[in-house]
Amino acid sequence: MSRLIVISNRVAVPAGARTPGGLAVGLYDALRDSGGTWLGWNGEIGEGPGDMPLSSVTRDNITYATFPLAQRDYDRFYRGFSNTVLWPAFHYRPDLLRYRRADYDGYLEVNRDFARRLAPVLRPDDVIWVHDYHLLPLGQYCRDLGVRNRIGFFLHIPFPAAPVFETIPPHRDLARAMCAYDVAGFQTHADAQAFSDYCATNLGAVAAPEGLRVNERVLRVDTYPIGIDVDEVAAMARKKGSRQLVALKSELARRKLIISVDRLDYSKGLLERFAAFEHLLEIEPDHGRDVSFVQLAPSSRADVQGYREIRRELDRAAGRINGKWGELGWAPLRYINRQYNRATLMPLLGASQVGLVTPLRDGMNLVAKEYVASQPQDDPGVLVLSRFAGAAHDMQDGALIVNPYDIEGMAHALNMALRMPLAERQERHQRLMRILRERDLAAWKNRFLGDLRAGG
Ligand code: GDG
Repeated sequence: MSRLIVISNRVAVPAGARTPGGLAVGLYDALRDSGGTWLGWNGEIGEGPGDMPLSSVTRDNITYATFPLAQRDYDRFYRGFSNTVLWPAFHYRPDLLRYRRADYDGYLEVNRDFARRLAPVLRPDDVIWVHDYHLLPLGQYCRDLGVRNRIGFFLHIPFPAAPVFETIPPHRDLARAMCAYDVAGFQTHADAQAFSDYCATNLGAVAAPEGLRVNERVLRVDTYPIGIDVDEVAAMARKKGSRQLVALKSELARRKLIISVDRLDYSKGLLERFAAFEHLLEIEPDHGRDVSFVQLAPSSRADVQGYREIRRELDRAAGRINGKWGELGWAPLRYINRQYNRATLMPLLGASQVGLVTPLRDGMNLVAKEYVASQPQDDPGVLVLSRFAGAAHDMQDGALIVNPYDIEGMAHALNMALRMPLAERQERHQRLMRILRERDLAAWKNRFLGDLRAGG
């Protein structure tokens, strides 16, 4: 089998006996099967200007080739264009977009640098898989250096409708560069369609039997919904004895738990969710006292503008809710910014009666899938899921689908979830588990790589 090269902005080199979780597992399996290299940033900021040194370690047939970013590149490429232009625009928040020409130049330079590091180590039959919005033009830079290998791209976040994509000043150059890939994969049909529509209107792309024809090239545009390793999550969730859970035990015996887990991000709809929980307490004051809401929100990108504000607003909202509704023996909302390891997280999901996943926009949302996989079959909880998460396309058949802009509607769905009879919960859970197994992490990886390799 041809060698696989995975390229993503961040590379997490497995440390000691610790195994990676989530998405990293799927990529790790793919790399181990065919042998290969994972190239990207090591998360550190290097000293001084100039080329940053590449370091390589090989474990289990996989070479991790990583390098630091110079401060200037971190500011322009990562903090700047990636996270203050692409992330907000792709999540339908052009109001938060801050475009600076210098940031875009930095973004292009870092992408060129990735290509420059990659090209010399390639063998002719290597297959290259590029991940996410930090690296949209990487394929084009590889082609400019004469790389003829098959190159695929997967976008983990949504691709916005054309009028929103067009708020990014260099939108046309970005989309044109994306057409240098052989396969462009998206989480949902709506994302793939938005990209194809933009290319048809702005780049003169036409539909061909094998994909989208743009000038001389044909690009396969398709949908590859990312999944999880269902058995891994279920097994982790069953392991009891985590110290954190023991601390919650008496609470769990008396109250139902609503759980939410998100990186602290404005796209995740946390403020609206807090408001919905408060509305539930207003309309059901007695029933409300039987419930506790745990929101885990490990902080992320704290140095990117827009994140400080959302954090301040959430602190204020959480304090107000507990101040107004709390009692000596009961804090209705536990809002926690710490990171927990997966061995704690999965049993906590498993012990919660409602999984509340209500982003304003999300490429997929793996927590929604992890929540379902963590549930005990004999007494499963209920997933309340935003229609704007990519996961809603897969899971509408068993989850309670809500509009996160409808606070009363979300409170109503929470109430329904908390009161849902066992038989209905079991039936919904079975339907969801079937889908999770059908579209799991291995299926995602195998389908994408199958399509990428097939055209070679
Ligand atoms: C992007 C897209 C798409 C969360 N807190 C902790 C922790 N987590 C884990 C969860 C889950 C993962 O992180 C988060 O994944 P999501 O899918 O929810 O969200 P993003 O990070 O925004 O990911 C998203 C995804 O890419 C994959 O394509 O679904 O739409 O935005 O696995 O369990 N893990 C640990 N400690 C925590 O405190 N260990």
